[in-house]
Amino acid sequence: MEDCVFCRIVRKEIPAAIVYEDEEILGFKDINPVAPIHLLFIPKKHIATFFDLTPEDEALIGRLHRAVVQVAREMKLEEQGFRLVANCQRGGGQLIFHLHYHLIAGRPLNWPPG
Ligand code: DGP
Repeated sequence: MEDCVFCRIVRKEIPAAIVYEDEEILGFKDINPVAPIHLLFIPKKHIATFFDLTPEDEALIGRLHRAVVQVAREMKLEEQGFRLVANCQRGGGQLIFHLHYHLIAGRPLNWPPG
């Protein structure tokens, strides 16, 4: 998708602080962190929202979760833990319409979220 901000990050047209990359998945620091650790994990393939997932994407989403866990381990988050959230559609707080998960950690995380 030409104008998608996250597709542009995938194509390295916009700089990002990348923490994980493989052929299918990219992890990078959120530009507007809400916690000391705030990362975004995306499939490189443009998928706008959860509603656009197809059965062919099942393995991709599984691998994305494994990438999250790998980075969480590397960042020594096993004990303190983290929050993994995905906003879906405007009503769910989604601003960028390229599927992404927020990994948030490094401060007390209250529940329910605001
Ligand atoms: P959401 O509301 O779930 O769609 O979250 C979008 C997040 O994307 C938000 O926390 C800020 C982040 N973001 C937006 N533009 C950029 C960018 O150009 N670079 C980076 N690193 N993050 C961005």
